[in-house]
Formats: sequence, C-alpha cells, structure tokens
Amino acid sequence: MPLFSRGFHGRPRRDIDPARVPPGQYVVDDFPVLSAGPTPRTAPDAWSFTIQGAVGEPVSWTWDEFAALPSETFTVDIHCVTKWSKLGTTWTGVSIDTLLEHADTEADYVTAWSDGDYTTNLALEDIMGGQAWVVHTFEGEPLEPEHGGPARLLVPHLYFWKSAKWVRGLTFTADDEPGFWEAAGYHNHGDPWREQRYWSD
Ligand SMILES: Nc1nc2c(c(=O)[nH]1)N[C@H]1C(S)=C(S)[C@@H](COP(=O)(O)O)O[C@H]1N2
Ligand SMILES: [Mo]
Repeated sequence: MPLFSRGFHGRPRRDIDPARVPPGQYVVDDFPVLSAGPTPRTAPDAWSFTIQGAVGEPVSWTWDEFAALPSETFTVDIHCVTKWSKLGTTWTGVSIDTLLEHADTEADYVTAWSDGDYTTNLALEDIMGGQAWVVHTFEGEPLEPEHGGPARLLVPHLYFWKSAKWVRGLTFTADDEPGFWEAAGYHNHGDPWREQRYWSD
C-alpha cells in the first residue's frame, strides 16, 4: 500500500518547478492547437525558406538544402499568451544564427512570414545568440501540420504567437513593422516573464 493515497481531489502533478512558470501561466500536458485560419499543407518538395528584404543578396533553401544545414536538438519551455505553458518540449531544427551566416544585413528587425499569410515581427537581438530556430521535428517526429509542419519558427523566450507556424521566410526591415497579432493588439515584444500580453502592458 502506498503511504499516501492519491485520493479523489485531482491528479497530483508531476513536480513542476514554479521558477519555470511565468506569471499568470498554468502548465498543460497536452499540446493545444491555436491557428488563426485553416492549416496550409505545403509538401516538403514545394517548400522553401527565404531570407530577403534589407539584405545584400536574398538567399533561399529548398527542403533538401535546408535539411542539409547543421541542426540542433534542444529542450525548451513554451508559453502561450492564452496562459498555457508546456514545459520540456524537445525540437530539432536549424538555428537562426546558422541561417544568418548566409545573409548580409545591417537591418535590426525581421518579419517572419508563413503560408496562409501569417506574419510576426521580431528584433534581430531576440532571435540571435541561440534564441530561435526553424524547427521541423517535435519529440523526434516530423512536425505535424497542425503545429506548423513542415517547419515553424520557434522563439521560446517570447510568447508563442511569435513562433510562426508554416514559416517560409524572414524579411529584414530597417523599421519594426507589427505583424498579424501585433497589429491586432498583442504586445510588440511579448516577453512572458514581464507579462507583455497586450499593447497596454
Ligand atoms: N502561421 C501561423 N503561426 C502561428 C499562429 C497562426 O495562427 N498562424 N498562431 C500563433 C499562436 S497565437 C500560437 S499560441 C501558436 C500555437 O502553436 P500550436 O498550435 O502549435 O500550439 O502558434 C503561433 N503561430
Ligand atoms: Mo497564442
């Protein structure tokens, strides 16, 4: 007999380190799907990734070329502005640092753009230095279309709307240009530790 019964008062959670949960968030075990529109289905052989805009020369990779770039497997916590957080998610993809070795720019901002017209804006300083990736694998499996497959941006230190699903490229811009949710009232930066949810935050 276990010394302590689990009882009927709710399932005890596996140990959650409260220091990993930003203010106002709760931890989920499932993986909710949040999409502003229908799920685009771009086959890998029709997929490419492009860096363009305020760059010396635009650069583009096909799926096979992208798959040949050095990749990383890493485990991070993700935080959605609708208040769920998921701890310890493992992804494989190419870091933005690796991609930017192929681009020449003096611009400070990017707009990530996706199949289905979604955009989100990011400062370069938020996506360099091992902070952001284009990922194609989740928990060792190809990323499901609902979660952004064949590939999505992952910027785990910002609210999850910055992690554009079905991402197809980055456009460098001299000025910071609000993306889809940023133009609709979400915070321009979106740091979960500072609860930067909406414009007024
Ligand atoms: N292209 C695209 N990317 C997107 C979204 C979207 O609607 N379209 N939703 C964002 C929001 S608000 C969140 S919380 C996460 C949800 O990712 P998930 O569906 O894998 O949980 O994707 C972000 N990236
Ligand atoms: Mo979200």
